[in-house]
Amino acid sequence: MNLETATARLTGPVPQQAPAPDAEPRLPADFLLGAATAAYQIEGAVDTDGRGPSIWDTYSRTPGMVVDGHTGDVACDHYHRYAEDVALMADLGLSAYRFSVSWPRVQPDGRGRANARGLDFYRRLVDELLANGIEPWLTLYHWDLPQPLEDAGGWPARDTAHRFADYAALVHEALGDRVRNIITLNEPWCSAFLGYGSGAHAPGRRDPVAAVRAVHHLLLGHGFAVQAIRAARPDTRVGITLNLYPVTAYSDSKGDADAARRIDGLANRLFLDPVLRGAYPADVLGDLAPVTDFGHVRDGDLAVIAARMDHLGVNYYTRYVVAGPDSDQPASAQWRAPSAWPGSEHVRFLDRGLPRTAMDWEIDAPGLVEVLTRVAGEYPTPPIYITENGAAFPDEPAADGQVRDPDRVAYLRAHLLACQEAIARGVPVRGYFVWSLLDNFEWARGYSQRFGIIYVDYPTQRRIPKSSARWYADLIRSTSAPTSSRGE
Ligand code: IFM
Repeated sequence: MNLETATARLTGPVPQQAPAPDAEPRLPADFLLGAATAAYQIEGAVDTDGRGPSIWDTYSRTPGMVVDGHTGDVACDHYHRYAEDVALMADLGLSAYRFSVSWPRVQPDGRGRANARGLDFYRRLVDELLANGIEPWLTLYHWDLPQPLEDAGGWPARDTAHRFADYAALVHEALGDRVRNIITLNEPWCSAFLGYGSGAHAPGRRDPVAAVRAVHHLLLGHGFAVQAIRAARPDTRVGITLNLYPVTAYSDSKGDADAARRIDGLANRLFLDPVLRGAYPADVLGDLAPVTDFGHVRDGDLAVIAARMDHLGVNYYTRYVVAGPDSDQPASAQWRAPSAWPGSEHVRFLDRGLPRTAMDWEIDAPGLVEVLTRVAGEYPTPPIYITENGAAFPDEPAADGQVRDPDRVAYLRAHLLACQEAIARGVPVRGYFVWSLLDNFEWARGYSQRFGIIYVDYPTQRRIPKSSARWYADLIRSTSAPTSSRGE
């Protein structure tokens, strides 16, 4: 895509929210319908079986970093309750489960030999999934860097990419005979820009140069890990998960169009271009020139980063509508997390007044169609899986003990209809993982946000499937039913 096309596509009227769809999604019978979680968010057991500390242990124990001082120390106690949780997944009929491996369980210091007891947990989990007919999708890195590696420089240091490849090889050696699909990184944008830029996530550094270096070393680690996994077993299917957003200019003024180009560059193209095209986008290098000259990129790195992938994971939650500093904005215009956008701190993120989730994210299902058609239209794209999509709402059990979450049902339905629409437009979308299976530790928001289709009563650890879980189970059943019984 040249810059003019990009700018033209990103300007124009802000799309309006589609009316709440009431149709049920109709997806291909072999469409994967699963649910996702991540290690630090659900496992607990942070000192068990030789696990070392991660940056999230340190960060969450630092006063003021996480809402109400919450930590992942116990979380959903999934480490001890995994069999019960797999039984719940089997009840729902999930065809796949996406989980992440905790690096500090496998390598407590982030380097060296594997801790067998840590790997054993994932062996037990994978065996339980397979015994229940659920396909394991394993993410290697969902933000829990071993603290000793952060102490040695963290992701801004090149060595961390090599350490990640070693860790990937250890996990794959232990589980590669049973796990066919591996995702290297979850949302490297968050690891780099929230972890090292705004400090809103662990390790809490606020250094734009470190953030941009982290982007590169995360992607390099991804490339090295793909190489290591392929060398060991060419039939393992491997990819990366990116959090992608449609970015729309508030108006077609030059300043707003430039704001959209910049945020699209940092949020989307800074990751898509190197991974799928083997080059950083020139305009983003220009935007970041006041921050860094990218002298940390070595010859040959981009070829490593662009290693062929078997799938691309897309996490989708909302759209960004942005404006430049001189835009004629409505009174409700808001600044949001400006420090997460190095070199583009002047950009404003606008509030359109649409319905929001408890995270304060505007609900915009048509944006998912836009993201998917954009990626498939502009990049050489492998099969795409929605590896996260979901919503937090303030769920509580009613007097009868049931948890009714009609807003989440509407959200999931609308986004699965968006998948259906993208497929109809020719995008190779092959599966969808709801975020999340369980209510869990929502990073800096602690336990204040409930994303699960299964409610977790933290004091008792009791699980209660919400009405969205029942709705999802029905959808899975009707999707995989023989076409004659689907009325086709
Ligand atoms: O909970 C997170 C997840 O860990 C990564 N993607 C976004 C989710 C909701 O914030």
